[in-house]
Amino acid sequence: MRIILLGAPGSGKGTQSEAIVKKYQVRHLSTGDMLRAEVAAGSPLGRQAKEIMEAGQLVSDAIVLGMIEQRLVNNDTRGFLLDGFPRTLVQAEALDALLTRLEQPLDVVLFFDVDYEEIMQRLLARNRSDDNEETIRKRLQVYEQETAPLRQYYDNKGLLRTVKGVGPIDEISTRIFQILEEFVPQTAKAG
Ligand code: B4P
Repeated sequence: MRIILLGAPGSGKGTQSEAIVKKYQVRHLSTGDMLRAEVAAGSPLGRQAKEIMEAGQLVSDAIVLGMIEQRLVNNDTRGFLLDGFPRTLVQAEALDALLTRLEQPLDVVLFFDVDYEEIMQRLLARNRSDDNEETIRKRLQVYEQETAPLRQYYDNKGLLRTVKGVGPIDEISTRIFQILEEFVPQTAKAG
């Protein structure tokens, strides 16, 4: 399966990725995790990304695309789960071109529907270095401008499915699995 998780910061993409990967063994590709790993390693890219992330801004499309492209080109047959990518129209269009070239069409884009008040509460409770109130507001603003238009983009392609992202984590996972069952390859079901 080839899946994208789309949603505001703190809407639960990372949280639900764990459940999806456990059930379907798809390859998890989180640009947020990749960037945090670079920051932790203190690499030149990480030093550049740290300030941007802590300001609630998006890292440049070129950097993120480079990280993703490298991994998708080397992808195996398990399929993939893109978590937090694409986040801009430029990223979405570049992904389309890449997947066309690799002959790996997307199956579904899951949009996590969570209101901003709930998101603020969740992220303030988490305490990550980019989770203070000012940064969260900035991230939500950037999300609204840059990422929210991707809902329409994928809806126009007939790929968008909306998941209510509020409530107990396992109930949200169950809602997601109900949608994903439609896309499990027949060979995997038989096995
Ligand atoms: P990400 O790592 O993608 O993080 P996120 O959007 O903040 O979180 P996510 O939606 O995964 O929420 P989570 O499950 O953790 O991005 C971080 C930064 O990296 C970005 O701001 C940007 O600077 C940069 N970046 C990443 N990708 C980029 C790209 N493509 N282009 C440019 N820049 C990029 O959940 C959040 C909290 O809620 C957790 O504490 C969790 O326990 C809790 N939670 C989850 N589900 C819940 C539920 N149902 N009920 C209650 N709490 C819940």
